[in-house]
Amino acid sequence: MQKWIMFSLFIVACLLGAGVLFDTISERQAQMASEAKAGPQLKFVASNFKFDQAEYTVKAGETVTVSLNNKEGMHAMEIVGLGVHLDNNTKSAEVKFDKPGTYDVICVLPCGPGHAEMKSKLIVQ
Ligand SMILES: [Cu+2]
Repeated sequence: MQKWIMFSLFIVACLLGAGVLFDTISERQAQMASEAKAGPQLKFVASNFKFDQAEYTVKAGETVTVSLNNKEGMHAMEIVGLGVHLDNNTKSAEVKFDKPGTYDVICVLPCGPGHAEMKSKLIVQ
């Protein structure tokens, strides 16, 4: 009798394990699919007290997923003149860049002694 109970428990544990495994796999597949589907990306990585690139470029007319990653410190960014504002609450946005030009990218959250110099450029070609 006890053996039978042990066997049942073992089967239940196996099923649970398999269920969790398949869940994880399908989640990962969904994530990969959405990443593959996503169009051009524009990623800003912020640290104390700079953005990871002095210049970023995008193509005019494209809809781009713009994202901000605060690798170090707390920063918020704005693409001046385009009304694009990202921070820890809104980490990404879909933006269509229509007008070619060079735009200033600035940190708009007082983040420390280097805040005023925390600038970059976005070139829409
Ligand atoms: Cu700042």
